[in-house]
Amino acid sequence: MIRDTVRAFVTDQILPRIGDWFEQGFLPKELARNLGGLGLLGMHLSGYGCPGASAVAYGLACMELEAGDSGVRSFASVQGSLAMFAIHRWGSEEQKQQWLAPMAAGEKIGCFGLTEADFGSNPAGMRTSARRDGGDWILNGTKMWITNGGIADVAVIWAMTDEGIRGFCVPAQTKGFTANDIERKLSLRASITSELVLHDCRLPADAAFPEVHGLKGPLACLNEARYGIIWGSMGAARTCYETALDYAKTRVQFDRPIAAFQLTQQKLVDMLLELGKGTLLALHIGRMKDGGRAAPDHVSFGKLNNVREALQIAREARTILGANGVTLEYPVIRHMNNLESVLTYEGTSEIHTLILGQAITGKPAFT
Ligand code: TGC
Ligand code: FAD
Repeated sequence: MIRDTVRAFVTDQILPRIGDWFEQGFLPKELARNLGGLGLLGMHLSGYGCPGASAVAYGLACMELEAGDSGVRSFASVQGSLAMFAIHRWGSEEQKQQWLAPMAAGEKIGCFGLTEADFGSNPAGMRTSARRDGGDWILNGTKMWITNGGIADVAVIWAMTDEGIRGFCVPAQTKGFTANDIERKLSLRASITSELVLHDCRLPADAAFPEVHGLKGPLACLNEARYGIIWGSMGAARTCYETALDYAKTRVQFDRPIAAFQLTQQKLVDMLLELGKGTLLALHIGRMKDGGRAAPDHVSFGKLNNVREALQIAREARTILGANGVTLEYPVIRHMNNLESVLTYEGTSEIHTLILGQAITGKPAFT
């Protein structure tokens, strides 16, 4: 039922407009309330106005959203799995009371600032700092590539303190906080990506997440968003596969539909195999997560495999569409370009390879 509901929403509300939004580099802020109304923001969290759905249900929703566009799934991922999850997992009771219900409803938007221009794969080196000043905190630094940054009401900011990395809830109206949107992206165009500048931002003592210190704070949140991508990438791949299959059945060359050529069938069958395997993998990891058995390494396994295969499916689909494959009249090149970002964010394919390499050999090879 959840899958069908989200699929109908995407068909009615997203697909008729997404080509234009992608071309214009735009995502309407009002989408937040629509997604919130459907219970898709913080869907797998419990209490504080969140639906408490299973991991599999949440995954299915991500798959359907990303079958529309990776930017739409990204919006829901950042809101629910990064910003809301961070507050839900690490926040004080007051922070949860203040932010979670309005964020679940889409009335307030959140973003998650971990990456910096010089510290992407290696966030441990971050320069953004938080120092105590009497009872307050003073934050300085610049975060880069932050999804939803320019439309956020609250930013979850990870900053270096004397006690290691800590997380902070930074309301967007805080003096010294500015967001500058990044223009000229050729991927994830229907998604707001911003630079966040923190210049002597003064925050009360209770802006900090009370307990968590160190990189495990943000990395625990990444597990959640990476999990959604395992499913979401298969949604994008499914749209590419279905588009290519439909096109191949009707496009005639040499007096035959191109679907009748063995080389085209080979491509379609290879796409179908990886789509089926990736979807089953997502379901398997989802069931492990629901059973409390999914470790971060399992999530890396799924993210690495499914995004890599989704991108390959998109590229193959693009070839089947020939010249039509390079226009926004069809969804394939939009998904293909989006998946380049999905391959990079939430841990690049190389980082997930190294995480798995360490898991099987016991030897870290990051440095
Ligand atoms: P390392 O020494 O391995 O670990 C530091 C501490 O963190 C713990 N830990 C984890 N905890 C929970 N979940 C995980 N997946 C964890 N991985 C590690 C670890 O146990 C340790 O805890 P403790 O208590 O001993 O302190 O850390 P490292 O500095 O060697 O880094 C490891 C590495 C490279 C894997 C990590 O830095 C990494 O994953 N880098 C990639 C960065 C990344 O993915 N950034 C994503 C930014 S957000 C984003 O892209 C949003 S995109 C928008 C959208 O989703 O749509
Ligand atoms: P780098 O870390 O500089 O990597 C460049 C290349 O070097 C990659 O191929 C990488 O795999 C490789 N490399 C790096 N280290 C190693 C190594 N040890 N061994 C082998 N190869 C290595 N971040 C947020 O915090 N919040 C967000 O909301 C957010 N949204 C994003 C939205 C978009 C559209 C994009 C594109 C990015 C977003 N990011 C966000 C940032 C994203 O997480 C980073 O881009 C990503 O972690 C990679 O960092 P980097 O771009 O600095 O690349």
